Amino acid sequence: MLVSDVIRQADILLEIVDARFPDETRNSAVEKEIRRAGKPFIIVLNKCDLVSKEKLVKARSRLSGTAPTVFVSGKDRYGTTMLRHRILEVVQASSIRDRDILVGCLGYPNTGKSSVINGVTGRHRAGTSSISGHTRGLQHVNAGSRIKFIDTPGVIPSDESDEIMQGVLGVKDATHLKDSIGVALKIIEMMCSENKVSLESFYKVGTEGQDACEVLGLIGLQNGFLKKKGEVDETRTAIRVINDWQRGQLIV
Ligand SMILES: Nc1nc2c(ncn2[C@@H]2O[C@H](COP(=O)(O)OP(=O)(O)OP(=O)(O)O)[C@@H](O)[C@H]2O)c(=O)[nH]1
Ligand SMILES: [Mg+2]
Repeated sequence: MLVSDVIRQADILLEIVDARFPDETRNSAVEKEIRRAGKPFIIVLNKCDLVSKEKLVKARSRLSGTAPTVFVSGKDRYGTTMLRHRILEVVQASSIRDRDILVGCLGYPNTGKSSVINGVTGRHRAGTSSISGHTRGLQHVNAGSRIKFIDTPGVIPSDESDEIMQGVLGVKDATHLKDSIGVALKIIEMMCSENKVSLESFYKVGTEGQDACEVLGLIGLQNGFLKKKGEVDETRTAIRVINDWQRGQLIV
């Protein structure tokens, strides 16, 4: 898929980012290309059900200098009616009379491009999966009321090679990560600093005065993930933490 083809075809572009990591999942090269083509775009902060309202409002005010920003949850359809209105408003639908409005959806892998499309259409028309790389090729999806989406495979910025971030952002699932323990420690560190109550209640462990390695050990113990000699199986515990994180069980 050529991003430039989608930009050329579309009347308006949606850049779908992960609301937990708006900066990390934006793609400045893609935004530049959209601007160069003179096309309007909206930044969609998806997965907003996994982030506190306070953080969302902060992210929106930071990003709104770049483009109109909306937050949605494709999964539970929050904000999708508003998104439909914003699309029609930004593209000035009245100036396109004789055909459907083509809306290109671009974004990092696994940010929920297909889920946002399904949220707006109200039907499961675009295939989704917790394993990134699900959408292949370009897919046109009719959303009614003159809107037609172009679903696309995710694009990773060319300079993104950090495996830990790829794990955190769900680009690679636990079975494809070389350093699953490193990724799990990063998730635990983030949770301990951003929302330790959610981590503590989900795993039923205390984190006070513990570092990330110790917390990983406590989670392993709590789940009975032990090796033959009785020590905690850290790899198995790490894979559990990564799966829970990537499946949206932990809220930051
Ligand atoms: N909690 C939550 N999970 C979501 C939301 N949107 C998508 N997901 C989950 O995120 C994962 C990826 O969703 P997709 O819609 O397939 O993402 P995508 O960007 O189309 O992925 P690729 O096509 O692989 O690039 C799936 O497990 C979805 O259930 C959301 O708003 N909230
Ligand atoms: Mg997809």
